[in-house]
Amino acid sequence: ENAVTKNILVNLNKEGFLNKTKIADRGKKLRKNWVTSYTVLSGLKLEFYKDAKDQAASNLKSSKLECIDLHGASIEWTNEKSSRKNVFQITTLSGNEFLFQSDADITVQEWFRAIRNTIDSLGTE
Ligand code: I3P
Repeated sequence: ENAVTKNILVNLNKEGFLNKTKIADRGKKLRKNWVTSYTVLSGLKLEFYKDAKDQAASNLKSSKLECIDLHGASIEWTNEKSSRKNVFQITTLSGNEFLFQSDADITVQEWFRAIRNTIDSLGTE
């Protein structure tokens, strides 16, 4: 079983609105700027769009805001890095750090679980 097959088997795809801020770029600290984006977990990566309509038109390069490669990434809950509730951090292999947040408790827990499962399924392959 390769990573893609495993992802299909456990059905990790997920999409919806989530608040996000990048706090470090390749280890270099950035000033916080929280943005609400239409977030898509597509099995191997996280993608961000301005809204759902843009995602449907994702063949248009301009609509995609950013993409996070989850291979080798880590994910953890954090209470110290924001005054907001329900915040988790993703750190990529390249040293980019992102915070994610939603006031909806269940939404955040579902995202955390789905992304962690994706990272685990990608493993070290
Ligand atoms: C930041 C802004 C962020 C806040 C951050 C502030 O100020 O208020 O929303 O993060 O706190 O510095 P500015 O707009 O002047 O950049 P949280 O909402 O996550 O708390 P921080 O400095 O403690 O990270």
